[in-house]
Amino acid sequence: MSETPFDPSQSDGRWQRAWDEARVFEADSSSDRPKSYVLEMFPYPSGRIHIGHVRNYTMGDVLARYKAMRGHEVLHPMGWDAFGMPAENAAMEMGVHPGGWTRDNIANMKAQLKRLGFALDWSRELSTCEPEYYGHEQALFIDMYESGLVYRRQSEVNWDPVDMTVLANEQVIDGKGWRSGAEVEKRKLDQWFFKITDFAEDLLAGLGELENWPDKVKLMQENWIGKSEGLQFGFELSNGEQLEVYTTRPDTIFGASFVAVAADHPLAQATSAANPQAAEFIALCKRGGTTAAELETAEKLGFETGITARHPFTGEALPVFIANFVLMDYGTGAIMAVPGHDQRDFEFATKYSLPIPRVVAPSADDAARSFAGEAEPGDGVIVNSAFLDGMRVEDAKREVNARAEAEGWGKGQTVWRLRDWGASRQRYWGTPIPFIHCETCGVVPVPKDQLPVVLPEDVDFKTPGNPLERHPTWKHVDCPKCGAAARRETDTLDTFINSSWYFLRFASQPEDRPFDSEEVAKWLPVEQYIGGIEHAILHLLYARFWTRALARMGQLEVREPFASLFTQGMVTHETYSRREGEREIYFTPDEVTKKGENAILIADGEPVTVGRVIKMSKSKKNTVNPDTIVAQYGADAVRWFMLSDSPPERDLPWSEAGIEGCARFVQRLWRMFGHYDAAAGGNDKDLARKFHQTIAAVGEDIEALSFNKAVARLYELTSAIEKAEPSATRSEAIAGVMLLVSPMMPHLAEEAWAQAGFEGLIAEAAWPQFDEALLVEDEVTIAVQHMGKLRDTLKAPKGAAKELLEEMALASEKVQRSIDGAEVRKVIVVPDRLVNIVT
Ligand code: OVQ
Repeated sequence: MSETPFDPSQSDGRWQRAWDEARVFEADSSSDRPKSYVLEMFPYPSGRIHIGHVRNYTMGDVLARYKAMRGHEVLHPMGWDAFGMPAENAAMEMGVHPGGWTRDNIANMKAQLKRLGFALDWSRELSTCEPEYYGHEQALFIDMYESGLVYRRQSEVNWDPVDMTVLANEQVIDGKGWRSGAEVEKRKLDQWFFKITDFAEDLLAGLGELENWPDKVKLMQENWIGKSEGLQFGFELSNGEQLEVYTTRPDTIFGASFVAVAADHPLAQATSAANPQAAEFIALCKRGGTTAAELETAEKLGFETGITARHPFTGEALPVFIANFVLMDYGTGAIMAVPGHDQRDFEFATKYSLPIPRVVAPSADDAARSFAGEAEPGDGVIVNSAFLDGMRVEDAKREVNARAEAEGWGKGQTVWRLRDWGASRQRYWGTPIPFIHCETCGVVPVPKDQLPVVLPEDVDFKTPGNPLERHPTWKHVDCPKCGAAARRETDTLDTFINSSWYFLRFASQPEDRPFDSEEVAKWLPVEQYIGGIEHAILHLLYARFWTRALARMGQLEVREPFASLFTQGMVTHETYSRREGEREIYFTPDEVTKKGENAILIADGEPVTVGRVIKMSKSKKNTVNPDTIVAQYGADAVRWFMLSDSPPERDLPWSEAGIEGCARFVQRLWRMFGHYDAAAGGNDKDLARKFHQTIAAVGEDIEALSFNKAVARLYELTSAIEKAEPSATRSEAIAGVMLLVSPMMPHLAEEAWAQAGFEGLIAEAAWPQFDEALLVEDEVTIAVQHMGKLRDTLKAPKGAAKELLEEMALASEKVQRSIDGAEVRKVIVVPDRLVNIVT
């Protein structure tokens, strides 16, 4: 029995090397075991692993290790989502090459992941910035082009006139370029698009089958796809023209108080040609952001054209505005505005003092009710609407559409919010788009035997703009068709394309093609995908789209890539700060000491303000560094902390006391493991029951990803073992705990397993079996009645004799009080259930 404490600094590395050498975590696709593909969202190699990664990857690791112990062949891979702006920003700010910066980060982060003991199949590691990966992506892109799923068209971009570069939406802050501070302009450029709208109906319908996805994620995707069934109709304008508008709420047509068109609507253009003020307003609209989110929050602005539109039912003349919140590419670029029942219309009407009629109310009696400062977009009864009054919203929609169609001025119409996916980026650090522009042949794909189109290494980031565009030779090539001098495409692909198929490449990595569909079929769909909620919409939708697109092209059989999805919560911590003039200066947890509720800055001994517990972030300095805590407490304590206390979908507050408690528990288990004695004899029935119940429950908890529950049960079992006398049962339970904690604390478990003299690695051992018979309680609850009325309940051994139950019932104080001295005439006993006393 070992008296020395468990020393992670010795043990962790030793077992990590042992797993590597034995290649324990390499997935064998030819195995005939049932297959499990466990995947966590692969990281951006942005510098160092942060605690959010640790939580994410610990959860996946526990599941992967557990599945392997249950006899599954597990694929649990890891790689790097390595392209994107951060590398290019580093290049511009620090003068390093994006490739060198990225590869250094990968080396560091890989070492960090290894120190946490994750059961990853590193033989399948991939990095999206290497030609071995992106070359295959180029081939798939060409396939999609040839299948009509990729096309080119003109589209607007944010143009920074000082840096002479296209900016991503996130790089436009308050209408200005994030680096130059210059007013951003809209420019039309030829860009590449994916025809994701072709799959809108299918992507929406598919959500219905994703039983093991969180409802909130499905709802977000549903809203993003945004199917709406509405009415398209024409207004007669005062200038004699017709204006086509689209509405999702024909039921509210009597509540329309104005009409609005997008800044680039032909009517707006015509107005601006004749009116310089209108032209000025349109220019102002173009400077603002164009994303739906930006339009939602931006101040609603309009310009009154002086034209009016005739209401199709009432004949009323409604003013027509040019408005910044109307989008040209949704519907017809023109709307009937119903301020009472649409929030954007409400804000606009409030600003320009337009009427806000109520046409939907909770009940018919509320027709005159006023609005509480915001629109009421919900369901209700139609009011103030002539022939629609008293109808429910859905019925009124049908009625208006029917009349419009019968009278010939409108038509029912389905409109989607989903737009085609703009895939081009005018940046260096991304997959080069494998096309060549030829003056005679047009757009020509690079022949597949010339792939990959590799990024040039010798680029400079000192001059603004796209380095591929400026490179002296890279873009000059001959046309593959006619041989004439031609120009290479200098746009690269959005990084979301890299993450739209990486899970396929993990499953199958032939050299000569992107993947082998039969190999992929062995692993896909991913059994459990785990990642942050920030990817609820785009990444998950794009991955679903790619999978469907490849299936349509005959390259895949699976249509939904991720059978189950889990979105984990954040790791949070309080902040420490001081106000200095206008600014709040933040300090790291290392820079302060806590005295009860108060905190003191170590450097000057003066107090700092302790702020709320919020998401860890670099800017608030409330992070903990995974390296530091792993070095201080060992990988197992950190892993255990990530799983304890909070349900995995909730926020997890980091605390010093919490991690210390975990480290103490590691040592407590270690001492208990030291009591394993193969020679001990004798049974302990109570402990056996507790042990077998725990095996069953912990297994269920891990499968349900309820790690905190599994942790709580393991604490309980540990206490029970500590209290038990030595016995064969106790030794069996101690060895059992080694197995049960091994997915969570793999290093400690290996060390104990070896010390106890067991053969082989615990990582390759089987999950303990439980005895079904021991799961059932051997105590039952007996209802005790007096004259048929319940007076007491008792615990009795299962199968107890009638006499014993009668005796116990009569001994009950409550029963005696009820009998109150009367003569007991009869006692009816139903074994294991009930005793009824008749007086
Ligand atoms: N490469 C993409 C990505 O998100 C994924 C692909 C599939 C599109 C962590 C913090 C942040 C935190 C930040 C300091 C302390 C999760 C803490 C992600 C994802 C995965 C990879 C982060 C959740 C948010 N978060 N929590 N704490 N700074 N790559 O490298 O960003 O959602 O599941 O692990 O994250 S990533």
